[in-house]
Amino acid sequence: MTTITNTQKIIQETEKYGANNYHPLSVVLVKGEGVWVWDADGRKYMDMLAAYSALNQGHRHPAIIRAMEEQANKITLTSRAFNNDRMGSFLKRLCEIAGFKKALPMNTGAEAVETAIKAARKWGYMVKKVQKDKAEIIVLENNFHGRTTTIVGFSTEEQYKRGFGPFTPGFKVIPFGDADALEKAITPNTVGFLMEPIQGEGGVLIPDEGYIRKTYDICKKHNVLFMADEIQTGFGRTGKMFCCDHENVKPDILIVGKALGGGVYPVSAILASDEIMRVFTPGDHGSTFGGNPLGMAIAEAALNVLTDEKLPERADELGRYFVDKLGEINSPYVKEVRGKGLMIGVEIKKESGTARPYCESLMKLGILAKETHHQVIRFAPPLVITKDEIDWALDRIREVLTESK
Ligand code: IF1
Repeated sequence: MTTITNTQKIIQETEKYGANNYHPLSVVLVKGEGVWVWDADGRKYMDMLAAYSALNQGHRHPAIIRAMEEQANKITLTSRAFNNDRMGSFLKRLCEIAGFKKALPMNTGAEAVETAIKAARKWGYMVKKVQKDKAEIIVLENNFHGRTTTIVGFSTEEQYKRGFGPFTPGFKVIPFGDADALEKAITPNTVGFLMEPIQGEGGVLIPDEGYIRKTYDICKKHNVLFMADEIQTGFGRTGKMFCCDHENVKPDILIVGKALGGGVYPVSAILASDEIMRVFTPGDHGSTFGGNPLGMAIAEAALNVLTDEKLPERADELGRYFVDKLGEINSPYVKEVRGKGLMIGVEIKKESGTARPYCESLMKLGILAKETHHQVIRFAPPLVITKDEIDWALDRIREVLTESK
């Protein structure tokens, strides 16, 4: 008789009833705390993915859970047909932290990106005076901004689009990292440039220093809105509160999500100037759950954790240490180690196979990491990680990257 583990049982049930749109590692998580998670058979792992940076504050941060519990006992949802007492104070805190005048809350990242696209287009028609339905938005090769039909329409990853057309027109794709290409692509109808300051799904691709500033300046010169998708890079991940801060750029529209909800609840937003946000009038845009008091209470607590615990500074310091130590590993398989803050990619040489089996070996040693773009192992732990915990991880990563295959 073969015994079947809890893990196998749960995976079987999940696969039986779930759509087949994912291929997760074969681990079932049942509990999390800080940087640690436990599986259905009692094994403990370090979470080096942190839900793609949605868990910057760590699993179940006590201050965030407390805020959630307190709010859950008062009121959770009002809809935007009525006011609630949590949205204003959250928006104020978010605007203060990010240095903006206005914010508009949504739920998921893709919704916030859609909101930015709508804002830029309407700004184009109302302020820049682009002719009706002619607005163009410039995007980058290898982009990842979410999964809606409009967003996948301007993806350059064949699989994200295949079978989902027809797509929304009005997007132009240029190469990543080439500021001249932006200047060449701009026309009088260009209303916005949508970019990720580091491409996460693209394989943790970091543009040359100066790229953010240069493209921002080009946008200014041509009266084009610079829109930064910091859904993944924001809230301390790269060692500054926002990745654009590395080049002292304040985007015209800042798009945030993931860690804004403290790993507890989906909360996203766009931030912008008064002039841009003014294009929205009642009835133009909205969401049933966007701005709900439960989400707002959680997100305000999540923001407070980032500043109280100086998580951006922590990511900067520990990220440098982690990247240095990874670089010292003498591995026959590694092509490159790159990172900013605690957003780190280890690229595996093509001849050494894909990154997936390395992630599977890491899992056996108690580290959960996820490959991206076939060749890259991504290390992006919660920012509350300690130096000792990084050393613990390094011992295991070293083992996997140096063992003979
Ligand atoms: C999945 C990737 C990461 C994002 C940026 C918008 C969104 C995302 C820069 C949309 C979301 C997620 C989606 C998630 C996996 C993850 C991901 F591998 F797919 F690309 F992080 F690298 N902009 N990224 O990274 O936000 O609507 O999902 O809240 O499984 O699709 P969302």
